[in-house]
Formats: sequence, C-alpha cells, structure tokens
Amino acid sequence: TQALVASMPANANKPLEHGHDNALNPPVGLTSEPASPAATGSTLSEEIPSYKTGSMAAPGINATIESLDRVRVDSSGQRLTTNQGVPISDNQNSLKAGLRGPALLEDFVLREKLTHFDHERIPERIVHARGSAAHGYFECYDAIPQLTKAAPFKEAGKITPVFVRFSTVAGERGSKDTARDVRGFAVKFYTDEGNWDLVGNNIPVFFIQDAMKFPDLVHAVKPEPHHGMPQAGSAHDTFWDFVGLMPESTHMLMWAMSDRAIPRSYRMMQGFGVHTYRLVNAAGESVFVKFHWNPVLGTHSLVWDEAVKISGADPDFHRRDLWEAIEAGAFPEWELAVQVFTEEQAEAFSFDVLDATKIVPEELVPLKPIGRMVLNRNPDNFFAETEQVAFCTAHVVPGIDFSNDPLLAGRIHSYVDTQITRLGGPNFHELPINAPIAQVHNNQRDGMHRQAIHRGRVAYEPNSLGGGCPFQAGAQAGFVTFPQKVEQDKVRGKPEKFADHYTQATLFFESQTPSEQAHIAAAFRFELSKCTVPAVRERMVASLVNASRALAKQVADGLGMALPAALPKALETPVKPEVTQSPNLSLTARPGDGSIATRKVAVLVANGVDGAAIAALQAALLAAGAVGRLVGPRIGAFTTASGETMQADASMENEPGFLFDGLVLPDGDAGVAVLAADGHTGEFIKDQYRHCKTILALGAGGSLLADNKVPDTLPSGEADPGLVFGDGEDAGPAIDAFLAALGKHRHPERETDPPSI
Ligand code: HDE
Repeated sequence: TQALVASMPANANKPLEHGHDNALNPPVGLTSEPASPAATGSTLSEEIPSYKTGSMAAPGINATIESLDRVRVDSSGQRLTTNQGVPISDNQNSLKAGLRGPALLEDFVLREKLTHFDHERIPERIVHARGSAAHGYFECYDAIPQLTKAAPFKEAGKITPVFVRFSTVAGERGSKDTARDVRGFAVKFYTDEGNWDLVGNNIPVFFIQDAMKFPDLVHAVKPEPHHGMPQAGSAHDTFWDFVGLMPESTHMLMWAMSDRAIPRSYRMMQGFGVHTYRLVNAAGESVFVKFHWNPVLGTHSLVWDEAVKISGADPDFHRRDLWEAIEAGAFPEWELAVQVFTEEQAEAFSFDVLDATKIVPEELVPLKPIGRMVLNRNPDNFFAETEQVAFCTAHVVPGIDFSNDPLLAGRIHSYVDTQITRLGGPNFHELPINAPIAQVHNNQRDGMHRQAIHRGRVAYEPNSLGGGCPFQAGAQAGFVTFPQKVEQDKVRGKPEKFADHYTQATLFFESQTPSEQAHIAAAFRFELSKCTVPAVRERMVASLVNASRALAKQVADGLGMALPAALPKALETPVKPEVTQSPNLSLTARPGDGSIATRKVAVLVANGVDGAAIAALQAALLAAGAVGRLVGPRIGAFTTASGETMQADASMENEPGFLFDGLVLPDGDAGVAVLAADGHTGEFIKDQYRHCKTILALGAGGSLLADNKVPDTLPSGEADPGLVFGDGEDAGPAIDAFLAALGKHRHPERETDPPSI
C-alpha cells in the first residue's frame, strides 16, 4: 500500500495552472486520464483493500444493498463532468478575460459548482441530530402467527433487511458522541409489505407523558437561547428548572443519570420501543406489546470522567467504534424480544401501560425472544444514507398497530411533518434510503423533487379509465386499524395512574448495584452543581426525596445544602406495585458472554522494552478477537531490548489512555525507564486505574504502577482483581489472567469518591 501511494504523482497538472505550457489550451491526455493506478487498468480501491468500505467491502445478506445499486455512483476510471454530463476540461481555473482579467459570468462550470456547494447543507434534525447508522438484517426465530401477521414474523428464518440509526438527542450534528444523553435506536425494517420503523431509545421510558410537552422539554434541554450554551448537555439551569417542575420526569431522570446515558458502544446498549404498541393477527385479534433489543455483547457503559475525556480526544468515539467493528467483520448483533400482555391484564396493572414514563417490569411480564438483528454493512455515503434516512413512527405495516399512548399520538404526526422541512418536501419517501422494497402505487402526484414518472391519465380513484387501478387491497391484504371501541367525552387531562410519578423511579434506583447507585448520585450532583440558580437545585432535590430519601441526602450533601422537605406529590397513595426489586434493571444483569472481542488494549512500548512478551500478548489478543495497539512516545519504529524493530501503532499523545479498555505495562529495564520519564505514562496509568479498567504489569513494568502511587489492594484490603502482575520471561499465565480480568469489563470494587489517585 505504501509503495502504491508513493508511486502516485503528486499533482501532474500543477505547472499548467500557472500559465506554463500554454494554459489556455488544457493539454489533452494528462488531464483526461486519471493520474492514479486506474490509468493502468486497476483502481485505487481495488489495490488498497482498506479503501473499500460500505457496499464495496465484503458482501453479506442484504436485499436493500441490491436495490440501492441503481443509484450508486462509483467514479473510478471516469472523467469529471458537470451535472448535465458535459465533460470538464479544467477543474482548477475559473473563466477569465485574460490571465489577470476579471472572471466571467458566463462561466457555467464555476457557477454550477458554487451554487451546488452553497446548498449542500440541509437542516439538521431538531433532536437526534448527531447519529451513526448501518445496514443489516433481521432474522425471525419462529413464525408467530398467533400474535401478529406482520411480514417479518411470518416464517422461521425469514430475513428482512434493516437500516439502523443510533443517535444522541440534545447535541447538534457536529457534537460529541459521549455526552450524557439518551441514545436513539431507530430501526427501519424494509418488509415485503412496506416499511416499518421502530423508532426507539436505549432507555425504556421517557421524560414526559403527553406530546403537548415535547417542544417545552426540548427547548429546556437544548443550548439556552440567549447565549447558545451548553452544547450536548443537560447540566444547565433551563433543563433542571423544567424537569424539577415536571415530577413525571423523575423515573426517566434516574435512567438518564445512570451509566445507561454514557454507553461504552452503540453495540453494547439495549434498545426499547418505549410505548405500548399492538400486535394484530390474521383473525384481527390484538395483544399489547413492548419491544426490547438486547445486545449479544452485553450492556456496558463508560464512567463519567472517562466520557468527558473521550469527548475531547475522540468526539466520534461511538461512530468510529461502530464503523470499525463492521469493517473488521465483528458484526454487532441484538436479540429482539417482546413483552406481550392482553388489555385485560393491562387494566389490572398498578401502572398505566399508556404512560410512557412507566416500564412493564420483566418480573411481571417476561421477555419472549422472537428474532435477531445483525448489522453487517456500513453505509457508502453518510449524507445520502445516514443523514437522509427518515424514520417515522407512523410507518407501520399490517400486524403492527398503535396504543392510545398520548405521547405516541403526537409522534405519529411529528415525524412525517419534520421530514417535509428537513428533506425539502413531501417526496422524501422516494429518496433511495427511504424507499420501500415493496412497490408503491397510489394517486399521489407531483411536489418538489418528484422522482417517479407516472404513466397514464388517471390519478384518482375510483376510476374506470385506468381499469380501476390501483385498487384497494381489502381487509385481508391491506392495513386495517384495530377496531378499538371508543366512546368518551372530549377532554384535556390524564388518567389517574399517570399521577404516580415516583413508584417506578424508586424501583429503578433500588434495583441498581451499589456502584450504579453511587454513579447516579454523582451524576445528579454534577448536573445540579452546574445550575446557577439555587432554587432550581433545591426543587429537584426536594422531588428526589419522594423517590429515594437516601439518594436525595447524598445529592444534597454533594451540593453543600440541607436536605429539603419532600415536594408535594400529585398522588399521595399510589397503587401498591407488583414488583419492588427488578434485578434486570441493572446493567450488570446482561454482562454478555464475557468475550473480549473488539475490546481495545494499549500496550505501552518504547526503545528497550521486552519484545517477546509483547508478541505473545498481541497473538493472544488477536486470537480472542480483541484489538491490541502498541502505543509509544511516538508512532513508528522502536527497538526492543533484544534489538528487534517493531512498530508503534499510536502515540500516547494521539491515542490517550482513556480510549482503551485495558492497559499493558511491558517488561525491560531500559524501556520502562523511557516510559517513566514521559509524563503521558502516568496519565495513562491513572486514567486506566481511576476508570476501573484492567491493567497488566509485566516484570519491571510494575514499577510504573508504584511510581504513580497505584494502590496494590482494594479499599477493602483485598487483592484488586483488575491488577494483574506477571513475569516478563514467562508471561503466559499472566496474559491468561489478564484476558479473563478484561472480560469483566471493569472493576468497580476499586472505585472511591473522590478518586484516590
Ligand atoms: Fe422523537 N423525534 N419525538 N422520540 N426521536 C425525532 O424526527 C418527537 C420520542 C426518537 O435516527 C424527530 O426525524 C416527538 C420518544 C429517535 O433519524 C422529531 C416526541 C422516543 C429519533 C421527533 C418524541 C423518540 C427521533 C427529529 C414526543 C423513543 C431519531 C428528526 C411526542 C421512543 C430518528 C426526526 C433518526 C427524532 C419528535 C419523543 C425517539 C422532531 C414530538 C418517546 C430515535 O420528529
């Protein structure tokens, strides 16, 4: 690859731009043939495998990929043209009256290029602006005709293509990935009976119960309108002012202040449909359903200090992680599970299933796995696919229907509406990424950017001139709304059980491990400490008293304030809950299979380190599917103690320690001395230790831990399971122990607040 890149001429045309060699007549040959290996019949993307991404990378099962071929453009070996297909002779110089004369209005090549550029940006999403997406497929485990006639669940093994976009909510399009925030988890199923969008989040509840409050919520969390701060963060007065006055948000706040809001990876978080939906079978019978996506890799999160640091060193942390995993063939996978219950069961629950601030505890209605989703292909083009994809909760297919959740009702309207502005008109469904695989036939016509060329004179129904086509599908094949009985007065208001704002907030907090609870308390402390108006802090803590007095006390202590009296409740005596402990609400409930596949390990290196153990370690990491990176004072070659040359992949400056899941300190006196003299080494070690990650110290490398005052036992006095020491000569057993400890992800037993180093 290096030789190939070196052989490419730097810029063969450059002298011509300066009037040398008769610039007024662009030379034939030099400019019309690509100055790259394509001229020799091969393309750069064929020569350099890493240039092949998205659909050009290894094939996988994906029907949408084929249907998108029609619009894919590959310019390898092609000449440059205008948008009208006119070949362009000179892409360097505008048309002028003389080399030093004025530019001419006639220059349609320049004007077309600039005009297009001037309009390259479209409005970003009002929420969920920052996101990353991938193609993949859903595979049904077993047919479930008793529950639903929806196309993806019709046969065992049936494959339905999907496009999935993950996102943060509050930040703008260019903001950081590791903000404390809810993550969007939006899945577009291209079913053979039309597109179904399951537009969910990584948290199963929401801040508000009624769509009427959504613009207020978003205005409160977005940067404050007078000065445009803060970016991608809820730690400011207007957010806490609003949620403190809206006690229905307390349950969601517990989740948002937990480590769920700082996932380690999109690949390691759950997804939830949030609302209660309906499944409808061929006989027209319906049950209520909640959708859950559970990641095969387990649920894992960052810690706050780490998330903050990552946002500086790599704002694209989650985007990069998803992209690299798919490029490497480590395809992320989730299991789709449903909680199914009847309307009669729902009536009896202590909470209202139409209230999106409530979960249905898994202990009350267990999960039924129904299929799996694999993401196996990166997009070819970020704008065309990830940016232009339009998810809409209104996109349902026969067999899937809505409940009367008032938050969902607003969403059914809002998503289609927002795309009309964002994507410039009502024909956004024709953009290739949004177009269904199922054929589209109706009498809708015209509008901005219409792509379809409809034949014939008939654009109405009923008609006889078009033979009655397209004709109604009828109740058997077509979408039929579930005929739920409705006979009520028109009112503005909420059902009684919606007024219980705290029972499930308590359930969530009480179901967390001590370390998770400590993180929630620290997050409330941090966020509220950023509020400048004391009354905003106090009201929020007063509300927390109703959810957990212990938590409220901890937060109050952390803010240097007395514990206020509890906020008056909307409902003094809520119905007794069925479940008061739900271990499944802890992130630790789904640790994954302990595999360390795709985990990143930094191996510190410098001239004079012991190379043999490093090679053994690299081999062991590779065998386990993990990524070992040699990180030195600088990138490039270094010499081991035995005189071999090895290459450092990264420098301690360009990939700081907190970007890695584990750390290895090598043996070799001379190398360890070089590392000890570099201030970055201490930062690496302190961050890894503070973030409760696994550290392996081989031989002389152990002294680096002592230099940085890393305690060799836990606060409890027991041995620290995340600190592994080994012999530099015979590193095998230590490497095994290191890999096993890495599989635990983190060692929270080590944590103290404030941090000990
Ligand atoms: Fe959204 N939401 N939302 N939301 N939402 C949007 O649609 C809205 C809600 C969610 O990757 C917008 O295309 C209203 C809950 C995701 O493209 C907008 C209400 C949940 C995404 C919109 C909600 C979500 C959005 C902005 C309350 C979890 C990103 C751009 C009534 C179940 C999808 C767009 C993607 C995006 C409206 C509440 C998830 C404005 C009115 C609850 C994952 O239409």
